[in-house]
This record gives sequence, C-alpha cells and structure tokens, in this order.
Amino acid sequence: MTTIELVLGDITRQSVDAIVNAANSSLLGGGGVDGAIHRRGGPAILEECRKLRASRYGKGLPTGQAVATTAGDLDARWVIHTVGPVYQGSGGDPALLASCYRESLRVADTIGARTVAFPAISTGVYGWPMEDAARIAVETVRATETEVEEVRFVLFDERAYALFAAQLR
Ligand code: AR6
Repeated sequence: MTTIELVLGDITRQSVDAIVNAANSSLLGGGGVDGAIHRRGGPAILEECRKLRASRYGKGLPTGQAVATTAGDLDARWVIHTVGPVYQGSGGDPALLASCYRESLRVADTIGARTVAFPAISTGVYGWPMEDAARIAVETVRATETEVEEVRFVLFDERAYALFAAQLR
C-alpha cells in the first residue's frame, strides 16, 4: 500500500529517499523546482545530468519519461528527473502528465526508493492549471502499482495544498 501525504513547503527541504524534479528535456537546469534542486543539491547533480546527455539521452529526456541521478547535498539519495508537458498555448497532453508520475514511480522501484517527494509537475513555468494537475497526480499515483510506501506531494502555496487536499478527500 502506498500512502499519500501532503506537505506545504519547499521540496528541497524534504528528507526522503528520492526527490522528483520538474525538469526540462535538456536536464541542464532551469528555474522553479529545477533551479532550487540544483542550487541546494550542488554541482554533483548537474555533473551526472551532463553524463546522461553524453550517453543515453543525447537528444534530451523525452516528455513523460524519468531518470535518476544522485541527490548531491540534498537530504535524499536520489533525484528523479522527469519532464512534464507544456500546457501554455497547447493545452497539454494529460497522458504525458500522468506518465511523469507513473514513470517516476517505476524508476523509484528500480532504485529501491520507498519514500518519494513530488512537486506539482507542470504547474509552474509550464502553465498547467493546478486543479486539473492535482487530479491527474492523485489519480495516477493511486492507480500505479509500486513498492513505494510513501508518496509525498510537496506544495509550494496554500492554494495548491488545498486543491491537492480536495483530491484526497
Ligand atoms: N518546492 C516545491 N514546489 C515548488 C518549489 C519548491 N522549491 N519551487 C516551485 N515550486 P516549475 P514546471 C512549485 O516551474 O511547471 C523549470 O525552468 C511551483 O509553484 O518548477 O514543470 C524547468 O527547468 C509550481 O506549482 O515546473 C523547466 O524548464 C510547481 O512547483 C520548467 O521549469 C512546478 O513549477 C518546468 O516547469
């Protein structure tokens, strides 16, 4: 059984086995969660991302997929990088947003992570409406078979927290 927890706060402050990063295909950093993770996690994360770009992901990590690296100085063993779909302008493909959660949990299983913190993927720079993103996130985690014991959604503001809480009720 996977339990779902909600936390209002900064994902880079979580003590968990794996922290999920709302990355972009380049894997080379950005703003939002991505910027915060690289800032607090230090250069070891970027170094491993560069190696992934030089090997398995020469064209970048495709949208909806996930890959793990070290978590550097974060209080976690791994960062799982996933690329959410862009909503702004295109409307976004909900199947790809669901895939981010499913693939991140699949990667968590392959590395043996039992506690995983997720941000609200695609709801910042990528513009996905929070209420819809919360529904997709909660439904997908509930429907995914995984060895992960705790999924912790870490929400950055009270509105996001309330919308996730509404999905859990
Ligand atoms: N902890 C928890 N949540 C946060 C934090 C934090 N420290 N910082 C922001 N959020 P975003 P995306 C919330 O933009 O939409 C980057 O440049 C934020 O309020 O981080 O998937 C990447 O490199 C929002 O609700 O991710 C990509 O280019 C949610 O996290 C692009 O942004 C996600 O916002 C990805 O955009």
